[in-house]
Amino acid sequence: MRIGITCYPTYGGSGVVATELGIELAALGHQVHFISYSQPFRLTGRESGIFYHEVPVSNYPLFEFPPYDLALASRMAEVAEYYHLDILHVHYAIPHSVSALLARQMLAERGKHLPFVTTLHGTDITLVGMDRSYLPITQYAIQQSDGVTAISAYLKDVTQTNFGITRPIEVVHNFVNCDVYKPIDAGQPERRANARLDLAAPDEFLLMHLSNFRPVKRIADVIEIFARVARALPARLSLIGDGPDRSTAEWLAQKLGVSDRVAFLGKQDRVHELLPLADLMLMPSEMESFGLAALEAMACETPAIATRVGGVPELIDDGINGLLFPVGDVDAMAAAAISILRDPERHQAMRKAARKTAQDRFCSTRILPRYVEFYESLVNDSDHK
Ligand code: GMT
Repeated sequence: MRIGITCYPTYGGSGVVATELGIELAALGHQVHFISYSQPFRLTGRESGIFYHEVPVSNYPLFEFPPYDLALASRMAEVAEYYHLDILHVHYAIPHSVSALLARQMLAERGKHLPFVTTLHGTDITLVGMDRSYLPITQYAIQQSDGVTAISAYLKDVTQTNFGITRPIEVVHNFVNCDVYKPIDAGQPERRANARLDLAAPDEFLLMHLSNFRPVKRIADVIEIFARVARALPARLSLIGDGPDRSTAEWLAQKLGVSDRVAFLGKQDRVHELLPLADLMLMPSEMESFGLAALEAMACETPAIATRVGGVPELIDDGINGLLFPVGDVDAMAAAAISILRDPERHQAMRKAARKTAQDRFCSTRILPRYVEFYESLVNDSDHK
């Protein structure tokens, strides 16, 4: 198939899922065309079977806000026509599904049907989509999509209940490539020990966090939890990513006297090399529709201490492959981290269970066929129209 993909190319879960999906689809022999304002950050531009089409957004003194969604719709229609796309898959409803709807209508005028799939990721529904100024048009574009998927059962329910969406929504969970996201070879413990030296001494525990540092991630809680752990145990914290709350986190680490134990690594595109080095992942978010960062860590045998919100319980089985707590309960999260780190047997069992969950339920080999079958059903459907 020839598949167009549109996503936010910047640091964030929906862009990661879209990019990894494109890479996996190309590896299966499909032709993938990314259409976005810049190249998605996990792409090198040299992957075979993957093409990138930039959306130029020209400005004009009259435009206080350059109309990206219109430029995107034009480019989608052009790419679909020139490269004979069979289907378009947009990640994050706002504004991508509206642009796809316009592109579909433009092409219909020329006798071509371009079905499009909208994948809902979370904040497009739970935060941004609930804003009155975006709600009616987002509702409309979701309803008009040829196919809709949500990354968790939780998100499907919220979309149907809060958005009053009546059309079917397919749940296709986030996925991870278990051959890339994996523990460092267990047969070579010294390799992990050596790789870890840049981040922590051999006798120190290493905690990790990965996000786009937005308020919903509660970065201050990450620092609060770590400060309590560091009072009880020799430990270090590595934070991967960047975003609006980074300076608050830096300030809090200073205030709590742990700044010399906290490393801000910034945006990293090879997170699969860092996650296996950690003993625990911290994800104390206010909301997560799924929690891709925790899944990526779990595939690397790094279990997560997380909050019981949104779709996280669809991934983390409390006490088995990770630990769940109420939002904001930093004391309980810190106590749990200390307790598990002091109990190597329990910690090891949780590490293994985390990897097993990723392998048995969320590997790309299991989830990819779901997307491909979904595309095929929609393309076949449109062939019969
Ligand atoms: O929260 C983010 O990292 C950004 C956001 C996005 O859409 O880019 O992530 C959402 O999509 C991820 C991938 O599907 C999910 O795993 C995250 O849980 C979800 N974030 C929230 O719901 C807050």
